[in-house]
Amino acid sequence: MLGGVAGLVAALLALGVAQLVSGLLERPSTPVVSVGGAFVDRTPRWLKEFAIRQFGQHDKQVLLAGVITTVLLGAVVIGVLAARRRWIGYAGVAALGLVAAGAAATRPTATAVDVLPSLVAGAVGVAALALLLRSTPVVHSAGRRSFLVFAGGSAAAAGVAALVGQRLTDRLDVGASRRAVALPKPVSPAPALPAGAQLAVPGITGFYTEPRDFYRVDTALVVPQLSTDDWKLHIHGQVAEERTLRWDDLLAMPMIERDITISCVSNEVGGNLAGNARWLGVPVKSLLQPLRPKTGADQVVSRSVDGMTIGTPTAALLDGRDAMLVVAMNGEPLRPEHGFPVRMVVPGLYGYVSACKWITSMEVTTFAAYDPYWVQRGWKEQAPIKTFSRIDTPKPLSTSTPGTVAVGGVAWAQERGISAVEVRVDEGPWQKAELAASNTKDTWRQWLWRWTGATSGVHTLQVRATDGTGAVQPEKREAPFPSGATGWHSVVVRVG
Ligand SMILES: Nc1nc2c(c(=O)[nH]1)N[C@H]1C(S)=C(S)[C@@H](COP(=O)(O)O)O[C@H]1N2
Ligand SMILES: [Mo]
Repeated sequence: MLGGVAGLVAALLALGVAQLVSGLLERPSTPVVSVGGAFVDRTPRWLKEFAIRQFGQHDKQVLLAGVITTVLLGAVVIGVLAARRRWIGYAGVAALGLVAAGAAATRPTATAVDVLPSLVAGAVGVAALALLLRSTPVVHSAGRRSFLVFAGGSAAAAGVAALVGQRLTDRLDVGASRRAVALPKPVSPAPALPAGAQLAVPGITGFYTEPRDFYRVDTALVVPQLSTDDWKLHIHGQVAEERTLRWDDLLAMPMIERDITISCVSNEVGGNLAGNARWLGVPVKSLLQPLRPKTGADQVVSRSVDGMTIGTPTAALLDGRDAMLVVAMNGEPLRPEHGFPVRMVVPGLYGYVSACKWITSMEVTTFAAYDPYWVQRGWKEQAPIKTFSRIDTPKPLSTSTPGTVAVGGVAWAQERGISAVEVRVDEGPWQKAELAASNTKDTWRQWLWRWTGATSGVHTLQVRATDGTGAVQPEKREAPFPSGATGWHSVVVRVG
């Protein structure tokens, strides 16, 4: 029993001191974050999908809490065993420290110092366990008090170390850097929104996505903190000339502003892993073309400060679409979780092949030569966005009053545009929906269909869109893996 307490307290102290060391090093390489990151990279697809379904945007906190709980439970077991055989305890704690150090060393962004928090944690854990076990009252209860005092003191010290470490890490926060950004005026502003781009339908997705509602998808367990002063972009590989830009170089370049809807390949039929924003940035073409990419270099691999790799067809960056290195979203500098200070946005391509956040380098290469992160995990190397339509209102299983029911939602097919949306009730004839006004192919489009004569009962509504090439959204349901979901969205509603 007391062995378990000793193990737990030793682990708390080890984790607290590790937090302190990582704060002093100004590196986010605590044992918990390192092990969590290694876990994310190795998570099988079914588990990742399960976690996103169950925990949504909180999947990262759940994972970190899971790692901490596992370590603490392991430490209790080790402590109990150690009360019998000391060496099991020391070996167990040391092994935990080494596993964490191994995880830290193999992170894609690892530097030599990143193993230190875990190694120190292992050493502190072993020492604390030894001291605690030595004061464990084995024979008579006289030593009980001193053990409890010692254990309580250690736990308190662990808390203080963790708090101080956290404070030190907070210094890395890019809030000040972000507030200091003065956004330039675009040489090419976004065209004015046409009247009627936003339909007045309660419950429909707004044309622009509020920052707090904008979906977030990335593998980063802690949001990377990259200040404008530290930001650099190295463009290299199969180019006649390399170039490294700093923040001021980028800001001095002519910028464009465009409305573009971005979306995630993991979005399910009916899902909301998509958002629309007004982006400000430098056209990738104006940066890349002058460096003269070699012919045949068909892939550009972007790397981020957190080690993500994202491969984009070179053609999509040079073919005249509004591929851009973005610095602002909806009139404000990028939020840290959306890639501050610079990210890429390419209309028409899913995020995992285009939208690198916290971008620090672009390597001109070939698809044959390199598989980026998600391609290594089986996702398709080419991933244009598939035509998608969604019913936002009425909500599934909601009840509407008989008569006229407003059925509305959004549809998107970036780069091709949306030319029609149709709705049907209970597999009856398809009915043309009204489309919101639009002057770009790169955003979603709201639609509305007035369902007149809706009768009492349970009904199924279905939607399908036609893109700008005249292709009708396919009915066949396919899962997001390996290149995006297909199928018509349907909702079951009650009238009456
Ligand atoms: N550095 C980095 N960039 C990334 C990712 C990531 O995991 N790391 N995820 C990509 C994916 S899969 C998507 S869908 C978009 C999401 O962008 P958002 O979080 O701003 O909505 O970012 C892309 N850029
Ligand atoms: Mo994604």
